[in-house]
Amino acid sequence: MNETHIVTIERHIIEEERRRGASGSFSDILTDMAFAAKVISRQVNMAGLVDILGGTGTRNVQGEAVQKLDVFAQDVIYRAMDHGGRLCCMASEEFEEYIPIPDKFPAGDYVLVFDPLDGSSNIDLNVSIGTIFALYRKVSDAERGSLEDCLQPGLQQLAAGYVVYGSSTMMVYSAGRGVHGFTLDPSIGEFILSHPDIRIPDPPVRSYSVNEAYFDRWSPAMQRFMTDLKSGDASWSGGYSARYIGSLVSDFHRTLLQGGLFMYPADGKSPKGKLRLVYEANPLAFIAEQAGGAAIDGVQRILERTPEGLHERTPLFIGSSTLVEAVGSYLGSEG
Ligand code: P6P
Repeated sequence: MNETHIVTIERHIIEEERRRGASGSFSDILTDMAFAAKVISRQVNMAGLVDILGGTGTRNVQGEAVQKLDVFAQDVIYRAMDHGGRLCCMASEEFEEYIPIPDKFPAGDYVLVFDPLDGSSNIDLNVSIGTIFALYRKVSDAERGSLEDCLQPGLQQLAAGYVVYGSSTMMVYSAGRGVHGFTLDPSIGEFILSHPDIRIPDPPVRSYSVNEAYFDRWSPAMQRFMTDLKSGDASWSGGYSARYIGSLVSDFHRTLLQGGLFMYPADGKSPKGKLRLVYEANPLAFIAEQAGGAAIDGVQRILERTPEGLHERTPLFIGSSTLVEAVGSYLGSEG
């Protein structure tokens, strides 16, 4: 590669800022997230070597066993963000309440919501895991933010992104002008632009992603959709292979690059679905739409939902528009 063609994520963020005429604060937050991702990546890749595997014996607000890497990732992101004077508050999967910027640091006008390490139950199995984040502008008058600032509709997101810690570490983000992917070169410690202007293929590579073990718990309409998806009777059906990693960021990343449909439906055990609206579904829906795809909860556009709680769960159907529309035509009829 010609050296002059190397575009680091920092350079890309600054160039995006100039195109948008945005304030430096916005760019600095994205740059700080890239730094946090590098630190987390190093620890994730060493997890098998350092005594950091296994749970800490504690449980998070979801009642899930907390893995030590979860705690580490939360701490790295928090410490990267708490002192810069750009955020008024944060919200994380790992904290029941929203997190105001401490009084000892200046507060800013932006809000960061994030899942520090999604799929952490896969850590000990060496399955790819990820970080998910999104950025909003503060809407309340509170200097150090409020719950209201963290419960905005996904349409208000200024930027969103994720990091997938896989065979390589990639950071994918959008600031409202397309989706761009960067691969970490650990030898120089830089995220290098590797996937400019990502578009979700439509028609997709024919794969769908869902945990079919729950088929019997799904609604009749969802069961009909799955049967028809595999039948081949409609233009969008037939000839599919199933791909399910069980790690949201990895399953979404494949769907973003190859097209297809990722689904986590509501079911008898999780009547509102399992995935979280604020810091999982909304950021990925923002990215999917920026890449020409779509994301619904089965009835409505994910980004139009107004969250009622920080840890609110939602069904999620996300990927190639043709397939999202198809599943919506079955589930929307449920009323
Ligand atoms: P299931 C991981 O625990 C996670 O939260 C997501 O990363 C993933 O998409 C989902 O749960 C997998 O859930 O019920 O299929 O094991």
